[in-house]
Formats: sequence, structure tokens, C-alpha cells
Amino acid sequence: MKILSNVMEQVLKRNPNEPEFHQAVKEVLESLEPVAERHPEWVKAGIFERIVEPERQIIFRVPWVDDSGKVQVNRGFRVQFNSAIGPYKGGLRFHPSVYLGIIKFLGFEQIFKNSLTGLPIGGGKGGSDFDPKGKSDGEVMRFCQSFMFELARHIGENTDVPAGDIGVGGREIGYMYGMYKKIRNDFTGVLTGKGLTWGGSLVRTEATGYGLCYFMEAALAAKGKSFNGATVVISGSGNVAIYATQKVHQLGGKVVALSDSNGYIYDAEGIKLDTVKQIKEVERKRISEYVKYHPNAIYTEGCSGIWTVKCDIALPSATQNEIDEESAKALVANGCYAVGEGANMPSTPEAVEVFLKNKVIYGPAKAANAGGVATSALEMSQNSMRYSWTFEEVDAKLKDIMVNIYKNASAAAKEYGDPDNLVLGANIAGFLKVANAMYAQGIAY
Ligand code: NDP
Ligand code: 2IT
Repeated sequence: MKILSNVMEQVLKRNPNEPEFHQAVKEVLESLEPVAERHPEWVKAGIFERIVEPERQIIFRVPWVDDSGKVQVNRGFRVQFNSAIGPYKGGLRFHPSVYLGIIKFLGFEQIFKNSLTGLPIGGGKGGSDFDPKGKSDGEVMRFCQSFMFELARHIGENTDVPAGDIGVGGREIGYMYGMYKKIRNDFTGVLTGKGLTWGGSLVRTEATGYGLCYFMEAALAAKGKSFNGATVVISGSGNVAIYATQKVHQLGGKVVALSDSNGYIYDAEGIKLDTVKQIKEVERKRISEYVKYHPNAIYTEGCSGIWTVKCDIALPSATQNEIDEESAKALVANGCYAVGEGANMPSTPEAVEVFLKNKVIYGPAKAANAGGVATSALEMSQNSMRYSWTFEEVDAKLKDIMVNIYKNASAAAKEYGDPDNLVLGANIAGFLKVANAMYAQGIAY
């Protein structure tokens, strides 16, 4: 790095002990070096220094009472990172590992992802270190209500529109929406991922997994390949993993492995998705239960072993840094020729290096998993119109958006001299639109 090395140094100094945020920023700044060379006016206007600093960071206390009557205290976050091209938009993550550095990395990535969708949404992210696992519905509800009691004053349909992420699905969005409405006396599209009878969009539930497959379908087709007949490994067994599995099966591929944070299942005949949905969505149990229904399947303790399962295509859809260098090498050694990221930043920088060196068709997260937030933006449009599109209409728009993201990322990669490098292409294509808007809106902004 030359022009932008000072920016990175400042990020490290100003944000100590936030390795995930450093990792996300470093990758983007490395990609943007040739852009800085072409745009001295952006360098002069401090666009790069400004884009790595959130516009606003909110940290708040979330007190709630558990089923035994004990008072619990969690920490809540909302990082409003960039509003140059639209209201802050991005999910809420409830997971014990959440701290400011995780929310900042996710919020930073969201800026470029949201720009890539072509829709008018800025970047933001939030969440809490609350662990929904093992909690009763009542406990989850009281936590969500307390969380929204504070968050409500910072968000709004034209200001900041949160949605789900790890640990936040339809149930949690419902509890939060109810509380927002009670506080504000206002029925608006302030959250996305809502239920279908109260403002939700068809396809939002399926969108990230489906979108991931649409993106990868385009990337595979460019190299004369497809999902049809391919063996696929998908990590996680939550929202993204489940609907990626469904779409792979519709496209003629066979998903043979899924995981959770405890371990992974292997089913050589292909994963039976109805069983997974029953275990994860209805019963909220562990993926290990799967072998009770399908004794021919194998459960292995420990989640990283999933990358040693032989496959053609891998779709990491659990969490950040789940594929390290060793796992990436194992995938390549077993003949895996494509990796599409359903999760945010699931591959370490060393793993990405392995994929790029070995000419793996590699779909980076901010491009490949943008279908979720894109459909959230479609939900916002429908809410503004007080109208709903059909499943087929939303699905067609989603597919169109994902194919366009592939085309734009691919074109930017070509223009900047590294045609197959979609990391470079996605980072640059996402950045250009935001930088243009920031430049036009002046420096006080
Ligand atoms: P869910 O909460 O529905 O599912 C998460 C899955 O990942 C679970 O199987 C969970 O296992 C596993 N997982 C979570 N944390 C870890 C961990 N630290 N180690 C191992 N496994 C883990 O979340 P989503 O499916 O919504 O999100 C998955 C990924 O996709 C995240 O990276 C998220 O940021 C990203 N994403 C989500 C979008 C969405 O629309 N929902 C949109 C774009 C990206 P367990 O149950 O054991 O915790
Ligand atoms: O990481 C993501 O893009 C999401 N969790 C979805 C965000 C959204 O606003 O739908």
C-alpha cells in the first residue's frame, strides 16, 4: 500500500483490539489503491479517511428480567456507518461473541454491499451480546422489547432500517416491531424481515440463500460450469444455509453437508431439508439430531471438519473466519472449484489467497450474499407504496440484482487489470458509487 497506508495506520491506532474490523478495512483499502491513483480529488477530499470512520456509534444498556426473576444486563450496539446513498441499512446480530469490533466490521462491509445492490441504502449494523440459545420465548421477547426501547429513538423508515442477522429472525423482528410501534404510534417500514401479514416482503426469508445461488450461477456460467450435478457443502444451518440448500437442490445440485457451532452432518444421499427445517426452525435444536431421523447420515463433532468433505462447490454460510488457510487448502486438494460466501467474511485473508492463487471461482461475501439486504430494500419500497409484489415478481427482481452485481464486479475487476478477481471487482464497484456521493455532498458531511 502506498497512497492509503496512512489511512490503515490511523485505523489501527484509533480502533485498538478490533481485529475483525482491521481485517475488513485492510482488504478494502488494498483493493482501492488503484482507485486512489486515478482519483487524486478523492484523496484530497479525505474520502478514504472518512469512509473508514463511522458517522455515529451508539452503545447502550439492555436490562431485562429472566424467567427466574433475575435481572440480566446485556450491551446493545448500532453503528450508523455511512448514509451517503441512503438511510443506514443492515442487520442486527444477537450472539455472545458480539462486541463493537464485530459490529463495525459488519457495518463497514455493509456500505459496499448495499451500494452493489444498486438500491438507495446506506450502511449500518447493530446487535447485542445477548445469547438467544436456550432462552424461552418470554425471555427473548422481554430482551427484544428492552433492546427496542432504546433503539427506537435512533432509527426510522428514512433514517435507519435494521433487519435480521445471526440470532435474529422472524420471531425477534416481530417482538421488536411491536415495541417500536407501541413507542412511536407509527406503522412504518422501520424494520425489514417482517411477517407477511404486517408489511413483510415475499422472498425475504429465502433471499440471502437464493441470492447467493443466483450470484454463483452467474459466476459459474462464465466459466462454463453450473450447479447441475455438482456436489455442494454448506456450513451453518440457519437462515442463509437452509435457503441456499433449497435453491441448490432446485438447480440440480446435491448438498451433502451442513453444520452448526457444535459439529457437522454428512448425508451422501443429499440433505433432507424438511428434517433440517423441523430441527432448526421449529424445535430450535442441534444439527446432530438429524442422524436420529436419517441413520445413514454421519454426525461429526467440531464444525471446521466440514471443509474436509469432498465437494465441487462450497458455500460457507455460518460466520466470520470459519475457513482458514488449512481448510482452504483442504477444499482445493479435494477438487473444490468454486466458493461462494453466504456468511460475512467467512474466509481469512490467507484462505482468500489460497482460492485466488488456485483459480477457484470465488464469490466474496459483500457481492455474493447481498440478496438479503437487496430484498430488504424491496421490502422498504413495497412499504412506501403500501403495496406488495408477488413471490415471482420479487424473486425475478432478486435474480436480476444478483446477476447485475456479478456483471458489475466482474467488469470492475477487468477494468482494473485482474479479470477473475471478484474481491477487487466487488470492492471497487461498491466503493465508486459511495465515493461519488460523498464527494458531491461536501466535506462537512
Ligand atoms: P442464523 O442465526 O440463522 O444461523 C447461523 C448459523 O451459523 C447457525 O447454524 C449457527 O450455529 C452458525 N454459527 C453462528 N455462529 C457461529 C460460530 N461462531 N461458529 C460456528 N457456527 C456458527 O444466521 P444467518 O443464517 O442469518 O447468518 C449466517 C451468516 O450469514 C452470518 O455471517 C450473517 O452475517 C450472514 N448473512 C445473513 C444474512 C441474512 O439475511 N440473514 C444476509 C447476509 C449475510 P449455532 O446454532 O450452533 O449457533
Ligand atoms: O449481512 C446482511 O446483509 C444482513 N444481515 C441483511 C441486512 C438487511 O438489512 O437485510
